[in-house]
Amino acid sequence: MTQRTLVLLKPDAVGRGLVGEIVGRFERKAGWTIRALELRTLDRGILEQHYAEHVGRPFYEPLMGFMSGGPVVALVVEGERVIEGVRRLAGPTDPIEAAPGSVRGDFGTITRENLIHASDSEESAARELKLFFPSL
Ligand code: FUP
Repeated sequence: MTQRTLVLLKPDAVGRGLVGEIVGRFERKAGWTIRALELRTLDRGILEQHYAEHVGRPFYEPLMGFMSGGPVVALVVEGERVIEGVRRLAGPTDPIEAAPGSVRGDFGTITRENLIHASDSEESAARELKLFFPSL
């Protein structure tokens, strides 16, 4: 089942020079391809839409500040079961819980700065792809 997913390499990943390391993991998965890739700084408007489900949570404002504090790399990855697959490569939200070998497990420590976002379902992927890459 070929799918597309929206991935954001967050400002910590970009700032720490981990873009090549992380993108390389997607490229090395058999048959997965990068369909779009862009360095961009996210404004509050797009972040409010992206993180609408978290409005009102205690971590919401710090998350918005972090995510708009530097450029991200937004990419579209396409391939066999890529939505579930990228989530597995990313690891769970808390990097200390994340297994070594996952992006968060290998490089992260605190939940806010967990390096990567990946769509969590087909519905989220459709919504997020439209938000970040409307022309695709
Ligand atoms: P995930 O699906 O793993 O990216 O995680 P969530 O959608 O639950 O959370 C989105 C982002 O909010 C996380 F990547 C980091 C931030 N967050 C916090 O800062 N603190 C929390 O307790 C939960 C999430």
